Amino acid sequence: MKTLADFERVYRLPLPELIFRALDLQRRHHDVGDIQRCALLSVKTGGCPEDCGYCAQSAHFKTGVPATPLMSLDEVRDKATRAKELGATRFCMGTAWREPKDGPQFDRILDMVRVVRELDMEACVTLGMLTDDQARRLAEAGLTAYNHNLDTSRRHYPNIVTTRTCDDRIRTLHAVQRAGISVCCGGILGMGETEEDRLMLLVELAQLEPPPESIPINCLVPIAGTPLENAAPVEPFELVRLVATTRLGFPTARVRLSAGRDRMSRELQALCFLAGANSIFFGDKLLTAPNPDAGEDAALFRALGLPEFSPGS
Ligand code: SAM
Ligand code: DTB
Ligand code: SF4
Repeated sequence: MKTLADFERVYRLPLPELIFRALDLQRRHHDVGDIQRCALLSVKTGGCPEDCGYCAQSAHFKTGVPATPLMSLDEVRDKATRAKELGATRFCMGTAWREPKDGPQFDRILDMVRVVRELDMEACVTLGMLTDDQARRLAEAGLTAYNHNLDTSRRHYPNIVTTRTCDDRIRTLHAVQRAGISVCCGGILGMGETEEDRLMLLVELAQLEPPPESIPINCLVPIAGTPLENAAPVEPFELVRLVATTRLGFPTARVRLSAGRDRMSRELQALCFLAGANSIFFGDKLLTAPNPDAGEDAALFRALGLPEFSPGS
Protein backbone atom coordinates (compact mmCIF):
# COMPACT_ATOMS: atom_id res chain seq x y z
CA MET A 1 0.00 0.00 0.00
CA LYS A 2 1.58 3.25 -1.15
CA THR A 3 -1.02 5.68 -2.45
CA LEU A 4 -3.85 7.56 -0.78
CA ALA A 5 -6.29 5.50 -2.86
CA ASP A 6 -4.74 2.27 -1.49
CA PHE A 7 -5.14 3.44 2.09
CA GLU A 8 -8.65 4.86 1.51
CA ARG A 9 -9.88 1.59 0.01
CA VAL A 10 -8.81 -0.37 3.06
CA TYR A 11 -9.87 2.26 5.62
CA ARG A 12 -13.43 2.31 4.28
CA LEU A 13 -14.00 -1.46 4.44
CA PRO A 14 -16.79 -2.66 6.74
CA LEU A 15 -15.20 -2.63 10.21
CA PRO A 16 -15.38 -6.41 10.84
CA GLU A 17 -13.71 -7.11 7.48
CA LEU A 18 -11.05 -4.47 8.18
CA ILE A 19 -10.28 -5.89 11.61
CA PHE A 20 -10.24 -9.44 10.29
CA ARG A 21 -7.76 -8.58 7.55
CA ALA A 22 -5.53 -6.64 9.96
CA LEU A 23 -5.42 -9.41 12.55
CA ASP A 24 -4.88 -12.06 9.90
CA LEU A 25 -1.88 -10.15 8.56
CA GLN A 26 -0.61 -9.54 12.07
CA ARG A 27 -0.63 -13.28 12.83
CA ARG A 28 1.54 -13.95 9.80
CA HIS A 29 4.21 -11.52 10.93
CA HIS A 30 3.95 -11.42 14.73
CA ASP A 31 3.05 -13.42 17.77
CA VAL A 32 -0.36 -11.89 18.52
CA GLY A 33 0.18 -12.17 22.28
CA ASP A 34 3.36 -10.13 22.07
CA ILE A 35 2.43 -6.58 23.04
CA GLN A 36 5.55 -4.59 23.75
CA ARG A 37 5.67 -2.36 26.80
CA CYS A 38 7.77 0.80 26.39
CA ALA A 39 8.47 3.15 29.27
CA LEU A 40 8.88 6.86 28.66
CA LEU A 41 11.01 9.36 30.52
CA SER A 42 11.30 13.07 29.93
CA VAL A 43 15.00 13.66 30.60
CA LYS A 44 14.78 17.37 29.80
CA THR A 45 11.38 18.92 30.28
CA GLY A 46 9.85 22.22 29.19
CA GLY A 47 11.09 25.54 27.81
CA CYS A 48 11.16 24.27 24.21
CA PRO A 49 11.64 26.91 21.49
CA GLU A 50 9.29 25.14 19.04
CA ASP A 51 5.61 26.11 18.87
CA CYS A 52 3.93 22.70 18.43
CA GLY A 53 0.31 23.54 19.18
CA TYR A 54 -0.32 20.32 21.11
CA CYS A 55 2.65 20.38 23.43
CA ALA A 56 2.85 21.03 27.16
CA GLN A 57 6.55 21.76 26.83
CA SER A 58 6.58 24.59 24.32
CA ALA A 59 7.84 27.89 25.75
CA HIS A 60 5.26 29.64 23.53
CA PHE A 61 2.32 28.63 25.74
CA LYS A 62 1.51 29.01 29.44
CA THR A 63 0.94 25.40 30.41
CA GLY A 64 2.36 25.39 33.92
CA VAL A 65 5.07 22.87 32.99
CA PRO A 66 8.31 24.24 34.41
CA ALA A 67 11.57 23.94 32.47
CA THR A 68 14.04 21.58 34.12
CA PRO A 69 17.73 20.90 33.40
CA LEU A 70 18.93 17.68 31.79
CA MET A 71 18.58 14.77 34.20
CA SER A 72 21.60 13.08 35.75
CA LEU A 73 22.81 9.73 34.54
CA ASP A 74 22.15 8.20 37.96
CA GLU A 75 18.53 9.26 37.89
CA VAL A 76 18.08 7.80 34.43
CA ARG A 77 19.69 4.54 35.55
CA ASP A 78 17.29 4.36 38.53
CA LYS A 79 14.20 5.06 36.42
CA ALA A 80 15.23 2.61 33.70
CA THR A 81 15.95 -0.10 36.27
CA ARG A 82 12.55 0.47 37.84
CA ALA A 83 10.83 0.40 34.44
CA LYS A 84 12.50 -2.91 33.67
CA GLU A 85 11.34 -4.34 37.01
CA LEU A 86 7.81 -3.24 36.17
CA GLY A 87 7.93 -5.13 32.87
CA ALA A 88 9.11 -2.65 30.22
CA THR A 89 11.34 -3.98 27.44
CA ARG A 90 12.03 -0.66 25.75
CA PHE A 91 13.01 2.63 27.37
CA CYS A 92 12.35 5.89 25.51
CA MET A 93 13.84 9.20 26.57
CA GLY A 94 12.62 12.58 25.35
CA THR A 95 14.00 16.10 25.47
CA ALA A 96 12.16 19.40 24.93
CA TRP A 97 14.68 20.49 22.33
CA ARG A 98 14.41 21.73 18.77
CA GLU A 99 17.73 19.95 18.21
CA PRO A 100 20.58 18.73 20.42
CA LYS A 101 23.65 20.95 20.85
CA ASP A 102 26.96 19.14 20.58
CA GLY A 103 28.92 19.17 23.83
CA PRO A 104 28.45 17.89 27.38
CA GLN A 105 24.65 17.58 27.13
CA PHE A 106 24.71 15.46 23.99
CA ASP A 107 27.55 13.41 25.52
CA ARG A 108 25.33 12.73 28.52
CA ILE A 109 22.50 11.59 26.25
CA LEU A 110 24.94 9.13 24.66
CA ASP A 111 25.77 7.85 28.16
CA MET A 112 22.05 7.50 28.90
CA VAL A 113 21.68 5.33 25.81
CA ARG A 114 24.60 3.15 26.97
CA VAL A 115 23.07 2.79 30.45
CA VAL A 116 19.76 1.58 29.01
CA ARG A 117 21.51 -0.86 26.68
CA GLU A 118 23.55 -2.20 29.59
CA LEU A 119 20.25 -2.99 31.32
CA ASP A 120 19.44 -5.11 28.30
CA MET A 121 16.49 -3.02 27.18
CA GLU A 122 15.88 -1.49 23.78
CA ALA A 123 16.82 2.20 23.86
CA CYS A 124 14.94 4.93 22.02
CA VAL A 125 15.40 8.70 22.18
CA THR A 126 13.51 11.65 20.79
CA LEU A 127 15.66 14.77 20.74
CA GLY A 128 14.36 16.85 17.81
CA MET A 129 16.30 17.41 14.60
CA LEU A 130 19.65 15.64 14.15
CA THR A 131 22.75 16.04 12.01
CA ASP A 132 24.32 13.02 10.31
CA ASP A 133 27.17 13.14 12.80
CA GLN A 134 24.82 13.11 15.80
CA ALA A 135 22.88 10.20 14.35
CA ARG A 136 26.13 8.29 13.79
CA ARG A 137 27.21 8.89 17.40
CA LEU A 138 23.83 7.71 18.70
CA ALA A 139 24.18 4.55 16.61
CA GLU A 140 27.66 3.95 18.03
CA ALA A 141 26.27 4.30 21.56
CA GLY A 142 23.92 1.42 20.75
CA LEU A 143 20.64 3.26 20.14
CA THR A 144 17.88 0.91 18.95
CA ALA A 145 15.45 3.45 17.52
CA TYR A 146 14.92 7.17 17.09
CA ASN A 147 11.43 8.61 17.61
CA HIS A 148 10.60 11.56 15.40
CA ASN A 149 6.93 11.94 14.53
CA LEU A 150 5.52 13.54 11.42
CA ASP A 151 2.43 14.12 13.58
CA THR A 152 -0.09 14.94 10.82
CA SER A 153 -0.49 15.37 7.09
CA ARG A 154 1.82 17.68 5.18
CA ARG A 155 -1.09 20.02 4.41
CA HIS A 156 -2.32 20.24 8.03
CA TYR A 157 1.20 20.56 9.48
CA PRO A 158 1.47 24.39 9.23
CA ASN A 159 -1.79 24.73 11.22
CA ILE A 160 -0.12 22.92 14.11
CA VAL A 161 3.56 23.93 14.01
CA THR A 162 5.12 26.98 12.38
CA THR A 163 8.72 26.82 13.65
CA ARG A 164 9.69 23.91 11.37
CA THR A 165 8.31 22.09 8.34
CA CYS A 166 7.33 18.57 7.48
CA ASP A 167 10.42 18.41 5.22
CA ASP A 168 12.68 19.37 8.16
CA ARG A 169 11.29 16.33 9.97
CA ILE A 170 11.82 14.08 6.97
CA ARG A 171 15.44 15.25 6.65
CA THR A 172 16.12 14.05 10.20
CA LEU A 173 14.42 10.72 9.49
CA HIS A 174 16.78 10.25 6.54
CA ALA A 175 19.82 11.07 8.71
CA VAL A 176 18.64 8.47 11.23
CA GLN A 177 18.25 5.87 8.49
CA ARG A 178 21.67 6.64 7.00
CA ALA A 179 23.15 5.94 10.44
CA GLY A 180 21.46 2.53 10.48
CA ILE A 181 19.09 3.33 13.37
CA SER A 182 15.48 2.13 13.24
CA VAL A 183 12.88 4.83 12.80
CA CYS A 184 9.93 5.21 15.16
CA CYS A 185 7.58 7.65 13.47
CA GLY A 186 3.88 8.26 13.73
CA GLY A 187 1.36 10.92 14.53
CA ILE A 188 -1.33 12.41 16.69
CA LEU A 189 -5.07 12.11 16.09
CA GLY A 190 -7.54 14.71 17.29
CA MET A 191 -5.85 17.94 16.19
CA GLY A 192 -8.66 19.16 13.92
CA GLU A 193 -7.53 17.03 10.97
CA THR A 194 -9.83 15.05 8.69
CA GLU A 195 -9.75 11.28 8.28
CA GLU A 196 -8.12 11.90 4.91
CA ASP A 197 -5.31 13.84 6.63
CA ARG A 198 -4.65 10.80 8.82
CA LEU A 199 -4.37 8.59 5.76
CA MET A 200 -2.10 11.15 4.09
CA LEU A 201 0.21 10.80 7.06
CA LEU A 202 0.33 7.05 6.44
CA VAL A 203 1.15 7.72 2.77
CA GLU A 204 4.06 9.91 3.93
CA LEU A 205 5.28 7.09 6.22
CA ALA A 206 4.97 4.56 3.40
CA GLN A 207 7.42 6.62 1.35
CA LEU A 208 10.21 6.06 3.88
CA GLU A 209 12.81 3.50 2.81
CA PRO A 210 12.71 1.27 4.80
CA PRO A 211 9.31 1.99 6.39
CA PRO A 212 9.28 2.80 10.13
CA GLU A 213 10.05 -0.05 12.51
CA SER A 214 7.54 1.40 14.92
CA ILE A 215 4.56 3.67 14.42
CA PRO A 216 3.14 5.46 17.45
CA ILE A 217 -0.50 6.43 17.13
CA ASN A 218 -1.15 9.10 19.73
CA CYS A 219 -4.54 10.52 20.59
CA LEU A 220 -4.12 14.14 21.56
CA VAL A 221 -3.85 14.70 25.28
CA PRO A 222 -5.37 18.16 25.45
CA ILE A 223 -3.12 20.47 27.44
CA ALA A 224 -4.57 23.58 29.09
CA GLY A 225 -2.89 26.71 27.78
CA THR A 226 -2.14 25.30 24.30
CA PRO A 227 -4.11 26.25 21.17
CA LEU A 228 -5.54 22.72 21.12
CA GLU A 229 -6.76 22.65 24.70
CA ASN A 230 -10.40 22.35 23.63
CA ALA A 231 -9.96 19.88 20.78
CA ALA A 232 -12.68 17.22 20.59
CA PRO A 233 -11.77 13.65 21.55
CA VAL A 234 -11.07 11.17 18.75
CA GLU A 235 -14.06 9.07 17.68
CA PRO A 236 -13.24 5.55 18.96
CA PHE A 237 -14.10 3.63 15.77
CA GLU A 238 -12.02 6.08 13.74
CA LEU A 239 -9.08 5.19 15.97
CA VAL A 240 -9.70 1.48 15.47
CA ARG A 241 -9.93 1.95 11.70
CA LEU A 242 -6.68 3.87 11.63
CA VAL A 243 -4.88 1.27 13.73
CA ALA A 244 -6.09 -1.51 11.42
CA THR A 245 -5.17 0.45 8.29
CA THR A 246 -1.72 1.13 9.72
CA ARG A 247 -1.27 -2.57 10.42
CA LEU A 248 -2.27 -3.42 6.86
CA GLY A 249 0.09 -0.82 5.39
CA PHE A 250 3.02 -1.77 7.61
CA PRO A 251 2.86 -5.52 8.27
CA THR A 252 6.15 -5.85 10.18
CA ALA A 253 6.00 -2.63 12.22
CA ARG A 254 5.19 -2.26 15.87
CA VAL A 255 1.99 -0.25 15.86
CA ARG A 256 2.04 1.53 19.18
CA LEU A 257 -1.16 2.60 20.91
CA SER A 258 0.43 5.67 22.45
CA ALA A 259 -0.76 8.82 24.21
CA GLY A 260 -4.37 9.08 25.32
CA ARG A 261 -4.92 5.57 26.69
CA ASP A 262 -5.95 6.96 30.06
CA ARG A 263 -9.14 8.26 28.39
CA MET A 264 -9.84 4.97 26.57
CA SER A 265 -12.00 2.18 27.92
CA ARG A 266 -10.44 -1.25 28.33
CA GLU A 267 -12.77 -2.45 25.58
CA LEU A 268 -11.52 0.18 23.14
CA GLN A 269 -7.92 -0.73 23.92
CA ALA A 270 -8.75 -4.40 23.38
CA LEU A 271 -10.34 -3.54 20.04
CA CYS A 272 -7.15 -1.71 19.05
CA PHE A 273 -5.13 -4.83 19.91
CA LEU A 274 -7.51 -6.87 17.75
CA ALA A 275 -7.00 -4.35 14.96
CA GLY A 276 -3.24 -4.77 15.01
CA ALA A 277 -1.77 -2.58 17.75
CA ASN A 278 1.08 -4.50 19.36
CA SER A 279 2.75 -2.07 21.67
CA ILE A 280 1.86 0.43 24.38
CA PHE A 281 3.50 3.14 26.40
CA PHE A 282 3.70 1.80 29.86
CA GLY A 283 4.08 3.41 33.28
CA ASP A 284 2.01 6.05 35.03
CA LYS A 285 3.48 8.99 33.12
CA LEU A 286 4.06 9.76 29.46
CA LEU A 287 6.44 12.74 29.18
CA THR A 288 4.37 15.19 31.23
CA ALA A 289 0.85 13.74 30.93
CA PRO A 290 -0.74 10.82 32.80
CA ASN A 291 -0.94 7.24 31.52
CA PRO A 292 -2.61 4.16 33.07
CA ASP A 293 -0.31 2.79 35.78
CA ALA A 294 1.56 -0.50 35.50
CA GLY A 295 -0.92 -2.27 37.81
CA GLU A 296 -3.88 -1.28 35.64
CA ASP A 297 -2.12 -2.51 32.52
CA ALA A 298 -1.13 -5.76 34.21
CA ALA A 299 -4.82 -6.25 35.09
CA LEU A 300 -5.83 -5.49 31.50
CA PHE A 301 -3.33 -8.01 30.12
CA ARG A 302 -4.60 -10.59 32.62
CA ALA A 303 -8.22 -9.93 31.66
CA LEU A 304 -7.34 -10.40 27.99
CA GLY A 305 -5.36 -13.58 28.65
CA LEU A 306 -2.20 -11.99 27.28
CA PRO A 307 1.19 -13.14 28.59
CA GLU A 308 1.29 -11.94 32.16
CA PHE A 309 3.87 -9.77 33.78
CA SER A 310 4.05 -8.86 37.44
CA PRO A 311 4.77 -5.23 38.10
CA GLY A 312 6.85 -4.82 41.20
CA SER A 313 8.22 -8.34 41.31
N1 SAM B 1 11.13 17.64 21.10
C1 SAM B 1 11.18 16.42 20.42
C2 SAM B 1 10.31 16.39 19.19
O1 SAM B 1 9.35 17.12 19.12
O2 SAM B 1 10.62 15.61 18.31
C3 SAM B 1 10.83 15.22 21.29
C4 SAM B 1 9.72 15.29 22.31
S1 SAM B 1 8.07 15.47 21.67
C5 SAM B 1 7.16 15.79 23.14
C6 SAM B 1 7.62 13.83 21.13
C7 SAM B 1 6.28 13.61 20.52
O3 SAM B 1 5.29 13.55 21.51
C8 SAM B 1 5.75 14.64 19.56
O4 SAM B 1 6.27 14.51 18.29
C9 SAM B 1 4.26 14.34 19.56
O5 SAM B 1 3.95 13.44 18.53
C10 SAM B 1 4.02 13.70 20.92
N2 SAM B 1 3.20 14.57 21.77
C11 SAM B 1 3.59 15.70 22.37
N3 SAM B 1 2.59 16.26 23.07
C12 SAM B 1 1.51 15.47 22.89
C13 SAM B 1 0.16 15.55 23.35
N4 SAM B 1 -0.27 16.55 24.11
N5 SAM B 1 -0.68 14.56 22.98
C14 SAM B 1 -0.26 13.55 22.20
N6 SAM B 1 1.01 13.43 21.74
C15 SAM B 1 1.89 14.39 22.06
C1 DTB C 1 5.21 9.41 20.93
O1 DTB C 1 4.77 9.24 19.79
N1 DTB C 1 4.45 9.64 21.99
C2 DTB C 1 5.25 9.82 23.17
C3 DTB C 1 6.69 9.54 22.64
N2 DTB C 1 6.48 9.38 21.25
C4 DTB C 1 7.80 10.43 22.97
C5 DTB C 1 5.05 11.13 23.82
C6 DTB C 1 3.61 11.39 24.19
C7 DTB C 1 3.56 12.68 24.91
C8 DTB C 1 2.21 12.95 25.50
C9 DTB C 1 2.11 14.28 26.14
C10 DTB C 1 2.96 14.49 27.34
O2 DTB C 1 3.28 13.57 28.11
O3 DTB C 1 3.33 15.67 27.55
FE1 SF4 D 1 9.33 20.99 21.68
FE2 SF4 D 1 8.96 18.47 20.93
FE3 SF4 D 1 7.09 19.78 22.37
FE4 SF4 D 1 7.47 20.46 19.85
S1 SF4 D 1 6.75 18.46 20.59
S2 SF4 D 1 7.28 21.88 21.60
S3 SF4 D 1 9.66 20.15 19.65
S4 SF4 D 1 9.12 19.23 23.04
